[in-house]
Amino acid sequence: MDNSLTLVSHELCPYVQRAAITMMEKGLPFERLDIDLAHKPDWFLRLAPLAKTPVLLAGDRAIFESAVICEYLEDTAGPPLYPTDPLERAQQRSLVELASAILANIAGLYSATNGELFTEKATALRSQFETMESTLEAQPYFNGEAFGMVDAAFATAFRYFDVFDTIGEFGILQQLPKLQRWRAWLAARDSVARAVTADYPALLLDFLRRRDSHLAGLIPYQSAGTPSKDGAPA
Ligand SMILES: N[C@@H](CCC(=O)N[C@@H](CS)C(=O)NCC(=O)O)C(=O)O
Repeated sequence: MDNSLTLVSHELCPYVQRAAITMMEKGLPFERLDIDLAHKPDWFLRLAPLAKTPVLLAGDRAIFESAVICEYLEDTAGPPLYPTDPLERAQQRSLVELASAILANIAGLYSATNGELFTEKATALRSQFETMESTLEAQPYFNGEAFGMVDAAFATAFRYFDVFDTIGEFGILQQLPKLQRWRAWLAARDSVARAVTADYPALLLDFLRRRDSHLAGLIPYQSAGTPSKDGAPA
């Protein structure tokens, strides 16, 4: 039986990172296969009816949608990243959905074509992160000592702000002390750090700069750009 795992990926995709973090936390070896989302290969379109990364190839079978991939990994390999109590488990799945809504607003933020739309997205994000600030109780991770799926989901959202913070101060994460502490702990986690390549910040900045957006206009010009990368991260 073929037990190999291949994660069909895009180098900037936060949903890919969730799956990668989950596999690393579970000690599962996997290969990563990056594709160009601007020129999707036919073999990818055959495997991925929604035409989105990530897709996990488990042997000769394909699973799409990051939440479903993570559920499969949770069902088949330890250590568990969700609590066993069904109600707590459901509540944490809800928070993973909140993280997805945050990613959608982040995409809205960096795609906003004027200051008004940008402020609208920044305000929505602020409110969503305030909800998390009031939900956070334990530390260093969401459940305390053990890293879990809520951590994996939010780590990928926080990573955007490491680059956004170099562009400007947008009032989204400020004065949220518990969240900031959590963000720092997550960034220091090995699986989170290794879910992207070392040139991720430069690639993301390059991706942001190439958009026809309000945010792109705020990025200072740098002559030494990174190579062009097509495709959308969210
Ligand atoms: N709900 C999906 C979202 C995945 C998603 O939006 N992936 C983006 C890249 S981060 C994508 O493939 N977009 C298609 C495109 O850019 O054409 C999941 O959780 O897996």
